[in-house]
Amino acid sequence: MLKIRLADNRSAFAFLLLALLIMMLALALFTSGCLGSQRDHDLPQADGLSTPDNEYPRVSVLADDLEIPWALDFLPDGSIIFTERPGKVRLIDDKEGLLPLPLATLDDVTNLGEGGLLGIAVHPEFEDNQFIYLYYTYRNGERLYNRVVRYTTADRELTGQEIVIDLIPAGRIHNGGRIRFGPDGLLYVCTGDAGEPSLAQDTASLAGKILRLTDSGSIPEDNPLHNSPVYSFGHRNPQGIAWDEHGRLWATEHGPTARDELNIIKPGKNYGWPVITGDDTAESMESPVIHSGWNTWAPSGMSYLKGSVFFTGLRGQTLYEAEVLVLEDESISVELHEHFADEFGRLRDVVAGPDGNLYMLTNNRDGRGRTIDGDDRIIRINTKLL
Ligand SMILES: [Ca+2]
Repeated sequence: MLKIRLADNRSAFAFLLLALLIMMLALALFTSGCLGSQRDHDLPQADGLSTPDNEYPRVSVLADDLEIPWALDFLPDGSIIFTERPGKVRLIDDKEGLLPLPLATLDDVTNLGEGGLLGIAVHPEFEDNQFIYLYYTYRNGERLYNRVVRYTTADRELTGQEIVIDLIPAGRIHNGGRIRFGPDGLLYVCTGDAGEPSLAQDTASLAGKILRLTDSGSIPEDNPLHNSPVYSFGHRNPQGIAWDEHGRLWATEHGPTARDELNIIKPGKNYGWPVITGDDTAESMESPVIHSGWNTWAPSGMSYLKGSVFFTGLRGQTLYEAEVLVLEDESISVELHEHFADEFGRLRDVVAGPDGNLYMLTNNRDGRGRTIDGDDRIIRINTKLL
């Protein structure tokens, strides 16, 4: 009996060991399968911003271990200035690389849901005035607002906050946040509907709009609506704007349940939210150039380069390239190409640098992604090898 029992125990032990081995093998296979789509563990590190011959690898990492970087812009000397959503403004010096200390930490930022320190823009005449513009969410009592402010840069610090525009409705979701200076030297500001769709159709509200302001925040005389900062309306949550070489303004917008949009923005026009989405049409409302159908791009930052508008996908985890086509009837269409699908995770912003390369931000630490070692990053794409 004892012998038999021993044999039973041994075979049971062997069986357990085998089962354990199979489970470990399955787990290893599953894990490598999951991570297999994110192949950026061993991306080459960039050795600086200014390689004279511009012979960068196809992709390289300029900065890592960042905390939800949201937007970046270039200073005239080629340095990169960028925001981290919890409230920091940081610099990648063209010679020293990423500075350990931020240029500023904004202590009144409310980093909640989709809100926080979002857009950044360098004044087009920065060399004369050292102005940096920021867009952020803050709390006043029970209410959340977004505002645009500007700072002066001095000795690697941002000083002297001035309000450019304030009391933009904010919420846990749909805060817009992208800011850019246009070729006309004016400041364009993307605002979301703050989770209240009807505000997008109300031209008296600053929510769900693209705004156009002078650099000090006053209303330009030639704005389409009299004495109003509103440039276009009927937007749900636009997060990317860029001008092409013909001066056309393009914008990305998060749609409801997919149907994400790429629009050409014209002054005073109504982009339909929440009345129309996708392929719907309506009198006096603009339909998008393309939309994502039942796929989700969750599009954010964008930039124009050599005949294409590039925009990032958060949920889509892809860099989209919309090649601009002018049709026979002179209407504009695009052909969509995809780059780096599922390689880096969620992508928040893409900016064409002065060297003609693209600079991209990941957003895997924003609470909606799967983080991997090194997140979040700023990635440089050598566009000659794209
Ligand atoms: Ca629309």
